[in-house]
Amino acid sequence: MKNFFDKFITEKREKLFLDGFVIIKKDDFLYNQEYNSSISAIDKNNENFELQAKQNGTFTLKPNIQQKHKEFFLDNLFKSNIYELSCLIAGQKLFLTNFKHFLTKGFTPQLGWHRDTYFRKKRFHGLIPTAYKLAIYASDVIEKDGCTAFIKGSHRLDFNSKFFDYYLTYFTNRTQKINVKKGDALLFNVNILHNRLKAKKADSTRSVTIYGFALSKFYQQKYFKDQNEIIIDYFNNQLERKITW
Ligand SMILES: O=C(O)CCC(=O)C(=O)O
Ligand SMILES: [Fe+2]
Repeated sequence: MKNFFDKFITEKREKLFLDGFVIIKKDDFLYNQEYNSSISAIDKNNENFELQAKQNGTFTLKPNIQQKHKEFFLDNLFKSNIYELSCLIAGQKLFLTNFKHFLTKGFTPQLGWHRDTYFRKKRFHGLIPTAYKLAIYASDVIEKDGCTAFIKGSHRLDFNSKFFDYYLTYFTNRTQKINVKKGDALLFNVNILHNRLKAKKADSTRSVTIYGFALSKFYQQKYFKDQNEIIIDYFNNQLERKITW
């Protein structure tokens, strides 16, 4: 297991601090062939998916299918070591709040530039302190597939202003489009300005699982809705067993 002060971890931690995101290549954690073939089987069956209400044109697992496969999706975090790596890079323990497996096929509009955590009209939205998300890609994703994009460093440049953010996304040269290979992971600070770009081709495909993490256990309670409590409980149980620090 890697150590908190390993060069690899320290460099990624510094990058996460400065840029707001890091790519963790599949070769840097434990590639799980079984996981990849199971994901492909899940993705092949259209019956498993429903339209995602908040993200125009994307599909996500139906709640009962997500429940059915929850062990599979959560075990992989520990089996592949990506959870522990993410914690070492973030510099602290991370607590799962939810996860979603997304499938996008064909032409899909962009999601739009946003921060997940923001302050508007005297109200906070999202989690404070700012949380992290971990995306694990189950397909190669390049720009035409509707890749994730960031305004590098924008998590540290936030004046709680819609206009500032708007101009930043239009006039910046710090946009970074994230091209990944199947199996790669992406850890990001959710205060960063980010987007899922437009998928431009009829043969575009993108399969990704996005895990949300809070910085403390307290916030998990906010996500105890519907069946999500079962998912959080399972994660917490595994966490106790698999992580000894
Ligand atoms: O799907 C993506 O690339 C980004 C989605 C997003 O905005 C999020 O998970 O917060
Ligand atoms: Fe987001």
